[in-house]
Amino acid sequence: MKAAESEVPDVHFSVDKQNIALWPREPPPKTDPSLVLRKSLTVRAAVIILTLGLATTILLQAALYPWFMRTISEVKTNAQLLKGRVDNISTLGSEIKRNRGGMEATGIQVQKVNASLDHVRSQIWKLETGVKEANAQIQMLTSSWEAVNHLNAQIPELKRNLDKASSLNAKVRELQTSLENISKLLKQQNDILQMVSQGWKYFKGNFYYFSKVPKTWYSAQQFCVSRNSQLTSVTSESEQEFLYKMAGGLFYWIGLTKAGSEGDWYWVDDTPFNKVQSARFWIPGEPNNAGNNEHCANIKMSSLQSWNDASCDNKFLFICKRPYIPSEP
Ligand SMILES: [Ca+2]
Repeated sequence: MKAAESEVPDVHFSVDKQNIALWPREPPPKTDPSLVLRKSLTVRAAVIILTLGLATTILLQAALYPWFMRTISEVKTNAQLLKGRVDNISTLGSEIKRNRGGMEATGIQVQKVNASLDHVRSQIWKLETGVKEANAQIQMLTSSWEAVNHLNAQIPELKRNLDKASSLNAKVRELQTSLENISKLLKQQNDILQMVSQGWKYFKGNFYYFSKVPKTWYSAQQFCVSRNSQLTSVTSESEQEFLYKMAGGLFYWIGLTKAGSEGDWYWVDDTPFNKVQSARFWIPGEPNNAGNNEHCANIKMSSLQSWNDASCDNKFLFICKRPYIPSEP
């Protein structure tokens, strides 16, 4: 019966939430020996595979260990190299820092140099300006120099003209002197003409007045003084000749008298009396001081020997004499 029962399948169902499932109800499946065997084989196979894998891993590790160690060594070396490089880099960094300080100092120096360059530029600009001004000055000097050369070329001609001018100047001076002399002569002639028009005669630098009215010797002298003159003196043969010829044989007092009855003859106009030179002008036998009263001299004869001593109280014509003094122009 149990077997029949087992041959009728029971149907079971279950509700899970809204799902409905059908399944046959049977007791839990008994373990199949073949299945156990299969499981055991599977485990063995897995162990083998694991063992193989482990061995493979060990082998691989053994095989890779040297390479790995080598790699580590290389890595170490590289790390040391890197460390060295890092050290170098830090050294470089400090150097860079130092250099940066140097760069800053250099920057300051560069700024100073730039400032100096600006100064130098301004100096150069000033120098250029100065050079331009100097060029302008040089051009002016050059043109001036050309003008000077031009003048230099004219110097010989100027010299000749100057020589001509100086010779002309000398001639002008001569002419001026001549003109002055002529002017003096004209003035002199004018003075003489004026005196002549007043009755005076001119002879060798003196004016002579031959009176028309007889006077005593003293009165005659007073008259002459009143006309800025003196009774005439006689100092040369030509003057003596001029006087006796003008007298024309008439008696004329001259300015010769004695200092007292026993005194020496003297000229009343203070001309020194030369007794020896005058001796030739006396009439022979004169002066005889007749009656011891003849102390004045007169022209008596129309000849070189014409003088006579006579009494001063006699009234004779008389001759006044005035030196010609050119008046100021
Ligand atoms: Ca006499």
